[in-house]
Amino acid sequence: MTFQISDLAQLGWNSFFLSQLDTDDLETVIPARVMSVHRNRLDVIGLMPDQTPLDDAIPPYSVSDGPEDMTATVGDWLLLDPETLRVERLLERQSLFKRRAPGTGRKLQLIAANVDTLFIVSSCNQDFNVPRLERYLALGRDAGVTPVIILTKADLTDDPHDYVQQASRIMPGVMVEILDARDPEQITRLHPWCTKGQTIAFVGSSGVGKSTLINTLMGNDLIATAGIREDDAKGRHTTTGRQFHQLPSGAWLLDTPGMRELQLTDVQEGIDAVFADIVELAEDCRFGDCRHETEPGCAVNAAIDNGTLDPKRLHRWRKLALEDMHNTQTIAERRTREKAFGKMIKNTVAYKKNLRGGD
Ligand SMILES: Nc1nc2c(ncn2[C@@H]2O[C@H](COP(=O)(O)OP(=O)(O)OP(=O)(O)O)[C@@H](O)[C@H]2O)c(=O)[nH]1
Ligand SMILES: [Mg+2]
Ligand SMILES: [Zn+2]
Repeated sequence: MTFQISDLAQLGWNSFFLSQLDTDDLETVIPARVMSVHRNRLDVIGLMPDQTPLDDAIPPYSVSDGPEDMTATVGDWLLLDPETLRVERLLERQSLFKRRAPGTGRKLQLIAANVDTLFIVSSCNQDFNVPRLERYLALGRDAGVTPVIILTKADLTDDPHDYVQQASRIMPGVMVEILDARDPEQITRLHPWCTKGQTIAFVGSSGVGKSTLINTLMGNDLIATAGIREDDAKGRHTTTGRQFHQLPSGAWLLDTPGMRELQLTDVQEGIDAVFADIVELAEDCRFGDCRHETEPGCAVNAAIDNGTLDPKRLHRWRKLALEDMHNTQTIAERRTREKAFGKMIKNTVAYKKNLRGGD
C-alpha cells in the first residue's frame, strides 16, 4: 500500500503529540504512525528528517515492564531512530479503544489508538441490536471520541425511520446517519467527518458493511467485501485485520474485523455518558447510595412508574456497569499477579549473580 505524505499533520499529527517532544527530538527521531498490526510486525509510516516519507515494517513493540496497554497498537505514534528504526518511545495517546479479549483469558486487547471519530456501523436488519450499540457508544464516549451511528442497508428496509428513531433514543444527543453503503451520492453525508488528518475507526459486527462504506468513500472496490447468508444476517469475517486506508481528502479510515463479543472494561465514565438520563434521574433519589430497587423516594423507579423510563434500559445499564466493574477488577488482579511474578524472576537472577560474584 502506498500513502501520500507531505507533512506530519496529514498523518494526524497535532500539538498534543508535538508537546511530548523535546526541542531537539525532531532532528534526532522520526515520528511514525502504526498503520497496521501483524503477528510479527508493525507497518509504520512517517517522515524522515529530510522530509522524505518513511514506509516500512518494524518488529512489534511494548514498553518493557509496562502494563498491557503499553503495547503499540494501530493508530499509535512512535518515535523511531532514523538509522536503525528502533523504537525510542511510544507517545501518549489522545484516545484508546480496548476491550477484554474474548474467551476465558483475562487479557486486555487494544483495538485502536488516536482515533477522532468512531463510526458505529449497524445494518437495518436482524443485526440491529440496541444493547450492542450501547456497548460501542460507551467505548467511544469513554475514549473521548465523537461517536456516530451509521445505519447501512437502508435500501433493504421498508421502515428506515423506525431504525433511526430507535438508534436516536440510545444516547441523549447521539448522531445517526442512515444510508445505502454502496451509494456514492448518499455517502457524501459522511464527508464532514472525513477531513485532512482526521482518523475515523469503523466498528460493528461482521457483514454490516464497514468495508463497503470505506470502498464507497474511496471511490473504488479495492477492499474485499462479502455477501451475507440471508438466513441469519451474519457475515463471514471478510476483513481479518485492522488496516488504515487514506482518503484523497487526507482522512484516515480504519477498517476493523467484525467483533462478535465486545466485553467492556474500565469504561465507567463512558457508560455513564450513554445512560446520562438515568444518571441524572438518580441524582434526585432520596438516598445518595440508592440502588433503585425498593428504596423509598427513588426517582429512577418513579420514572419507570410514570412511563418516562423503559425498565429494560435500567436493566441494561445495570448489566453493563456490573460487567465493566468485573472485567476491570479481573484485569487489575492479573496485572498485580504478573508484576509479582516478574519481581520474583528478577530477584532470582540477582541472587544467582550474587552467587557468581556480581556482574
Ligand atoms: N443492499 C445493501 N448491501 C450492502 C450495504 N452495505 C453493505 N452491503 C453488502 O453487505 C455485504 C457485507 O459487507 P462488508 O462491507 O463486507 O461487511 P463488513 O462489515 O466489512 O464485514 P467484515 O469484514 O466481515 O467485518 C456485502 O455483500 C455488501 O455489498 C447496503 O447498504 N445495502
Ligand atoms: Mg470488512
Ligand atoms: Zn433510586
